Amino acid sequence: MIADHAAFFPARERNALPMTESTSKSESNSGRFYLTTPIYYVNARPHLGHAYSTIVCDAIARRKRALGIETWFLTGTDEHGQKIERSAKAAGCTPEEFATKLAGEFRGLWDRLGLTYDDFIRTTEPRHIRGVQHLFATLRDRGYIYKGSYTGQYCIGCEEWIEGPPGTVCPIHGIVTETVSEENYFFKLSAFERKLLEFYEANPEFMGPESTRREVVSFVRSGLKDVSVSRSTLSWGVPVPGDEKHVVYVWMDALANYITALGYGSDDDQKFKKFWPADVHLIGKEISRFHCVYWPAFLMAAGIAPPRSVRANGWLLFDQGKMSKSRGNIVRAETVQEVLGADALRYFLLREIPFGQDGNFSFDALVQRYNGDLANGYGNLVSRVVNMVHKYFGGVVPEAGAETQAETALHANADAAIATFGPAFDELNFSDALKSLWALVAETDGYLTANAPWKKPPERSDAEHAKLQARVLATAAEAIRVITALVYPIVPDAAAKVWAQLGLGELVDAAKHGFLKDLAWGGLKAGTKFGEPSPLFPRAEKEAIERMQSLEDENSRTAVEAVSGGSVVEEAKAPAPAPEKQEPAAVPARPSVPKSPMTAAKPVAPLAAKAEAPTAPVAAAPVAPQAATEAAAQGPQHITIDDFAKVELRVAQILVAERVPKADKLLRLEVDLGTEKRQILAGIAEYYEPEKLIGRKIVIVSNLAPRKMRGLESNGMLLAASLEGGAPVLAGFLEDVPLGARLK
Ligand code: ME8
Repeated sequence: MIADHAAFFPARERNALPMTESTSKSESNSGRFYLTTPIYYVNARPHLGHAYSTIVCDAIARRKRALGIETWFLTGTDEHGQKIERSAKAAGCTPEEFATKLAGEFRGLWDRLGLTYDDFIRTTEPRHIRGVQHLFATLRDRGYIYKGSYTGQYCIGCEEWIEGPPGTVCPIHGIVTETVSEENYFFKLSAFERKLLEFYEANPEFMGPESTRREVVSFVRSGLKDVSVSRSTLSWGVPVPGDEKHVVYVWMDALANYITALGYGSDDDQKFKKFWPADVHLIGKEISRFHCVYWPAFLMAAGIAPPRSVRANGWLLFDQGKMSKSRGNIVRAETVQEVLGADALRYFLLREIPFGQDGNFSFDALVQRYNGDLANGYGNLVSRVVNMVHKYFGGVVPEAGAETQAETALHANADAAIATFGPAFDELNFSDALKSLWALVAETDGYLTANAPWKKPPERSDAEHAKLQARVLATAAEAIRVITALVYPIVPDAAAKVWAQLGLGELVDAAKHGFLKDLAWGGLKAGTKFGEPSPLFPRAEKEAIERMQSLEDENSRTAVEAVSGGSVVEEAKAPAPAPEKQEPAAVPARPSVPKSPMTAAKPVAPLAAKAEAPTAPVAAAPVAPQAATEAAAQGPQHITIDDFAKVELRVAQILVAERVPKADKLLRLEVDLGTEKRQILAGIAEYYEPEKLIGRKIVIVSNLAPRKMRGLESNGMLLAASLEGGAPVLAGFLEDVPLGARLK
C-alpha cells in the first residue's frame, strides 16, 4: 500500500514542503526545496503563457533562497514527438536543428527576463535519454510494462486514439477515424487505481487547487485502464531499451525530466538523492492528469517516491481565448519587457490573476496596474522618502527617536504585513499577499502625508521640526525596507535598486545569505548612508500601450521567419479550431469536446498517442528567394502533370464567415472539407457580404502551408476568378458535389 511519502523517503521531513505550510513552519525549515516548471514543447516560440508559469516558479525560488533554504529550480524543453518532427519538416530542417534553435529561444528568453533557474534540461540530451531508458527498463523489470497490441480508432488530426467503434468521427476534427493496429508496450496503470486514491487520501496537499484535486480524484475513481508507453510508427524519440524499433511514449519521456535532470539513472545521482522528491511541480491545469495520475503511478511502479505536490496555474487568456500556439492569440513577454520592464510583467501576472484561476491579459489592464501600484504607489513612495533623506539629512538615515502613536501604528502594520505576506505567498496566493503588502504602501504614504515632513508650520520650532523630520523619514524608510524585502521575489530588479538606495548594499548577496529569514521591524540603522536616488517605475503614458500593440502586430505580420537557412512557421499548428491538448496522451478522448482538461475523457484503451495539440499539415519547404527570382526572370513556364498533382484542390463548404476586426479586406471563413474543418482567411471582404457566403460550396487549395495574417492562421486558399479592375468571382459548381472531392 502506498500510504504517504514517508513510506518512500523516511529520511526527509514531510513538513519540508507543502506550499500550504505556514510561513513560520516553512521559514524555520532549513531544508531543501526542489521545484520545476513544465518542460515546454519546442514546436513554436515561447509566449506569455509559458513565461507566466516560469515566472511563478522564479518568484517561489527567489523567496525560498532568500529564506535560506537550499533551492533547486529546474526548467527545460520537451523536444521529442511527432509534433516537433513535423514542425521541423515544415521549417525545412532536421528535428535536431529545429529543437536546438527553439530551445535556445526559450532559454534565451528566460535569461533575458532574469529568471534564476538552476538547470535547464533538454529531452534530447544524453543524460535525459539515459535516464528515460533506465526508468523504462526498471518498470519492465519490475513487471509493470508488457508488450501487447492494440486496435483502435485513430484521428490523424489529433494524433490520438478515439473511443468508439470503426467509423467513429473525431469530435474535434470531424474526420472519420482510421482503424489502426499497433504493437506496443503497455504500462499497468490499472494496478494503481486504488494505490493512487489511497495516496491522494493520505496526502491531501498533493494536488491543488481544489478544482484540480476534485477532477483528478473523480477521474481515477471512474476507473483506470492500462496505457501504451511506446510508439512504433515514430522515430523521433527515445529508443526503447532492447527494442529499438519502438520509441518511448513522449509523455513518459517528458515527465522523466524531473528526475533525469537530477542524475537519475546515471553514475552520479547525488542531486537525485538530495532533492527528490520534488516539492512542487508547477504546471498548467491542462496537464494535471499527466502529473497527478500517470507520473505518480510510474514512480510508484519504479519504487520511487512521488512528488510532494503538484500545483496547477490557470490559463492566461487573451482576446477571450486561452493564449496559445494553436489559436495564434499570443503576446510575447519580450514586448512587455521592452516597454515596461520585466518587473512590471511579473507584478502584473502575480497581482492580477489569483493563482489557479484563468485571467485575462490586456495591455490596458497592465498599464493601469503598473501606473496605479508601481509608478504612483511603491515607486513614488520610495522616491519621495529617498529624496527627502538626501535633502534634509545629507543622505544619512537620522535617529528616529521615541515612537509616537503614529509610528507605533505604522510599525504594527508592518509587523502584520510580515506575518501575513509569507503564508499567503507560500500558499501561492500571490495576489492576496501583494494586496496586503500594498496596504502597507498606502499606510506609509498616508503617514507621510499626515506628518508632512516637508512643511514647517510657523508655531513649530526648528528643533522640533528637525526631530519630526528625523522620526518620520527614518520610520518611513524602515517601512520601505520591510516592503522591499517582502516584494523582492516578485519585483527583484526594482527591489535591488531600492535596497541600494537605502544604503543596504547588494540585494542579490543579501538573498544568498537568507536575509528574509529574520525579517523584522527595525533593521535600518541610524547613520546608514543612502545611495543615489534613481527612478524605479517611470509613469507609462498611452503611447506605451500603442508601442506594445505595434510590437505585437509587427511580430504577427512576420509569420515566417528565417531559421537555420530554412524557415519556420512562427506557430506551427493545427488546422482550424485546434483543441488545446484537452485529452492526455495515452488515452482516447470521449466522443465529445471536453470543457476542461480533466473532464475531458477517462482512459479507456491502451496504446499511446502523443498528447499534443494536433500538428499542422506539413508546410511545403519554402522556395529560396534566389530560386524564386530566377524562375520569375525566365517568364511563364510549362509545368508537368506531376507538378500540377502537387496542388491539392478540394471542394469545401463555408460554415462561418465573418469580418476580421481592423482588416477591411479580410474575411475569416470556417470551411468544411467533409473530413475536417478549417479556418481560411480570404481577401474578399470588399466584394462579398459574409452572411451571403454561408452554405456556399467553393474550391480551395487544401495543401498550402499555413500562414498567419493579423494574428489568425489561414489553412488554405480559396479560388476565385481574378478580374482586372473588377470584383473577384468565387469558383463554384452547377451540379452538386460532395465535400472534400478533389479537382484534377
Ligand atoms: O504541455 N496560460 O508543453 P507546452 C497559462 N511539453 N499557462 C500557459 C499558457 C497559458 N495561456 N500557455 C502555456 C507541454 N502555458 C508539455 C509539458 S511537462 C513534463 C511536459 C504553460 O509547450 C503552462 O504551464 O504545451 C502549460 O502547462 C505549459 O505552458 C504547456 O507548455
